[in-house]
This record gives sequence, structure tokens and C-alpha cells, in this order.
Amino acid sequence: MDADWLVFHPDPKKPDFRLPAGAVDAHCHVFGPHTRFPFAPQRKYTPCDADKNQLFALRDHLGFARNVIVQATCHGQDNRALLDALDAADGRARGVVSLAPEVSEQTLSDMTERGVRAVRFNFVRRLVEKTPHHIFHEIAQRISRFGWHVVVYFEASDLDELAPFLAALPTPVVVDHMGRPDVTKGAGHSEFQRFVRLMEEHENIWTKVTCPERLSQSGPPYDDVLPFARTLVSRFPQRVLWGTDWPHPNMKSHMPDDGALVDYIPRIAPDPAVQRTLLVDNPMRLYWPEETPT
Ligand code: 0GY
Repeated sequence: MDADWLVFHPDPKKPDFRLPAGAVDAHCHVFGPHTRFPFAPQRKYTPCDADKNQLFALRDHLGFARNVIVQATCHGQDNRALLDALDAADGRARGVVSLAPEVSEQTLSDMTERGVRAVRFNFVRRLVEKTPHHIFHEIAQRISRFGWHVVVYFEASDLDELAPFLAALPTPVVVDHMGRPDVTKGAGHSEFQRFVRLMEEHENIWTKVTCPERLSQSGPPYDDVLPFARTLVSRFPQRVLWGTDWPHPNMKSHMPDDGALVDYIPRIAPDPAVQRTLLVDNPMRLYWPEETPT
């Protein structure tokens, strides 16, 4: 792993907040083990191993029922570690993969069978080389026929440029980490308000109210991120998801305690009915619709 890599918390606290039954950790990753699933040659970072068994142990320790595992850029478009985790999860995990445009129909069909429900398009420059929008659109058309959706990761400063692209996507679109606002500017700043407007104008756009540890400038207990997450949860309760982001790639300032992150949830969603919507109903509707009452 990289010399400055921070390894995930070895012994997270048991959360004080009791998660509702059936709660979903809707954003987490698996890394390696690299001896079995080597990292991609074009990767921008080399993490520690963080394997499926460690993820499932964390799920149980924190009190989650299910995971949505998101392909991380260190594995490029080689989704084998993720698919291996889905195979071992006994139906309790869904996947978000990264794809090349030439992916075959057979591969898409096989991935669907194994629990993949979305493709991730990454625009964060420190993580990936740029992909032309028309390639992403081609992929989006193809995956839409399998009932998948699109997950996007970008920085707030890129939203203006990306908005027309996002608006033209044919599926639900889930934006990682609240569109990565610069929290020092405040939730009233035009940059974050631009993101709120995007969600107002497009009912197919969802967001993950995740990563206070990544967005915070003040550090734990992440008070400076609260207004952003609270705004999105209260304005769009039906279109928000929550996840740990374990094993927290590329954290430089500190490594969060995952139990403390769970304790952050009632601070952004104080109402138990909304907590249930955020943690159970919304992710189930998107990732396990067949188990969701209509
Ligand atoms: C996250 C955030 C990061 C990394 C990745 O795919 C990735 O490598 O998503 C990051 O460095 O901000 O969602 O895990």
C-alpha cells in the first residue's frame, strides 16, 4: 500500500444509535486481497487489502442487514473482487461496477444475475483519466435495458459543466457524497444551492448523504457537514441514501471510527420515520425492488 495510506479503524465502537431492522450500508468497497484480485495497473493509489469477510464482519458489528458495494478506482474495470463479494453475500449485497463500453451483453446479464444493479461514472480527476461523455451515454443506454441505474462521483466545482450530461441520463442517477460540497463555503453558497436545484429539477436524481469525515474541515464530530446533509435529507427524503464508505480510501487527515459514523445518522435525520426511509426504504427500492412492497 502507499506509504501514507491510512488503514481502516481496527476496532470501531458499537454504535449508540440502533439502526432500524433491515438497514442498508449503501456505499462501501472491497479492496483485494491483492494476491487474489490484483489492483489495476492504471490506479492512482494503492490501498491496504480490505476484503469481503472484513466488510461482512463490520456490517454485522454495526447492525446493518445489507451492503451496496461500489467498485473503487484502484480495481479499474476489473470487477472480480466485487463480484466475488456479491457471490459470498447470500443475497445481502448488491454491486455498482465500473465498465468499458465494449462490455458484452452476456457479461451484463451475468452481472445482473450476481447482484449488480448500477454502473459508476467517476469524474474526480485525482482518481481517473477523463472519459468522453458520449462513451458514458452509450454505457448508460446499454445498462438501462437491464434495469440498472447510474452512480456518479464528481466535485462540486464541476457540477455546472456536468449538469447537462447528468440531466440527459436515461436512468435514476445517484450522486456520491452530496456532490462533494466545499463545506467551508457554507450550505447557503451558490455552489451547494446549484446541487439542491439540480435535485429539485430532476426527480430521477438521488444522493448519498455520506462522508462527513471526507468533507469536513473541522474534523470529528463533523459539525461543519451537518447543514449540508440535513438540507438534503429534509428536502428530498425519498431520494437519499446512507453508507459508511468503508474502508475510507484516500483519507489523509484521520481515519473515522465507523461506529461513530453510524452515530452521526440521527444528527442528520432526527425523525425515526425519516431514518427508516433513509436506511431501509430508499435503498431497498433502488437495489432490492423485488422485496419492496408496492
Ligand atoms: C469513495 C471516495 C474516494 C475513492 C473512490 O473509487 C475510488 O477510488 O471512490 C475518494 O478518494 O474520494 O467514495 O470511496
